[in-house]
Amino acid sequence: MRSRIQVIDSHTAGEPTRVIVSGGPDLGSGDSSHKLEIFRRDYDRFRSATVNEPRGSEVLVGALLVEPADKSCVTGVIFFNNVGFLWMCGHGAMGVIATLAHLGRITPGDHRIETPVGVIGATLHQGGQISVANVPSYRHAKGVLVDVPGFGVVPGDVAWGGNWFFLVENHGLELKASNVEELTDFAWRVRVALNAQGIRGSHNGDIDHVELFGPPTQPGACSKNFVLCPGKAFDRSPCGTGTSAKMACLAADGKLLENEPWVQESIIGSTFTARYRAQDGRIVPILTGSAHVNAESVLLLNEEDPFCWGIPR
Ligand code: PYC
Repeated sequence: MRSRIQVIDSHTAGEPTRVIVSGGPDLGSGDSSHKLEIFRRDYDRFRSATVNEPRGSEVLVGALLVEPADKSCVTGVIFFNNVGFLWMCGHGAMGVIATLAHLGRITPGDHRIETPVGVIGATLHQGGQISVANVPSYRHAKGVLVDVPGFGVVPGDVAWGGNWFFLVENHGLELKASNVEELTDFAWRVRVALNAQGIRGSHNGDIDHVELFGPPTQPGACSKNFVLCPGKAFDRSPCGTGTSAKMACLAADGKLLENEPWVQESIIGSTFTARYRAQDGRIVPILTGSAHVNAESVLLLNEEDPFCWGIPR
C-alpha cells in the first residue's frame, strides 16, 4: 500500500499543529465525538504515522479535519498527539483556523468548529490574530493532595478546560526554559501519582495534563506556566485548554472577573490573552493568540518502509 497524505503545518505561540487536509481515513457519518471513537478504534496507526518519528516528533499535535454533523460549523476536527487523542486543543484550534485561511476556505470573521467535546467559536481577526471561544470550563476540586514519591505531598486543583488538568502553584521549582528536564520529571511524577492514587476528574475523567505556575517574565503577563502533555512533551504555547482550566480556578476563587483580561505566558515566553464569559455556573474562556503556517507537505506512507506507521514508543 502507498498513500499520500496532504498536511499543513503551523505553530501557535511556538507549539506545532499538523492539519491533515486530505488522505485521512473515512470515519463515516455522525458527529465529531462519534468519529473520534472510530478513529481511536480503527486508525491508531494512521495517528502514529502522521505525528510520530520519523515524519514528526513527540511535540506535534495532529488535527484531522472531518465533515461536521452540525452544518453551522466550517469543519469538524479530531486532535491527537504522540500517544493518543486530545478532547480539545486551544493552540490546535488556532492552527486549524490559520490553515483554513491559508487554504482560502475562510475569511476574517466568526466561525464555528465541531470538536468531540462540543462546538467552539473561532474568530479570525483582520490583523491575523485568532480568538477561540472554548468549551465551558470549570474547577472540579480545590486543594487536592497527591503524594508524589521523592517530593512529598503536593496540593493542586483539578479543572476541566477541554482536557483534564492538575494545576500546581506550590512546587518550589523555577519556571524557565533551561529547566524543562527538571520540570518534566516533577510533572510526570505528579501525573503517575494521580493515576496511582485514583485521583480523577468528574465522570471518571483521566487527568492527563499537569500544569505548573510561576511568576511571569514578559511585560503585561499575569502568570507563567509549564504544561506537561499526556505523551510527556511539554507545551511550547501557554496551552489553550490549560489557560481555560486556570481561569476556571481563578473565577471560582473570585480572583478573576468576567471579561477581565488574563495574559498567560508559556515556558518559552509566548503569550495568550484570555477573558471569560460566565455561563450556567461555568466559564466560557475566550483565548486570543496567533498561529503561523510554516509548511505544506505530502506525507508518503509506503508499507515497505519498516517505520511506515511511526516508531512505537
Ligand atoms: O493548547 O489546549 C492546548 C493544548 C493541549 C495540548 C497541547 N496544547
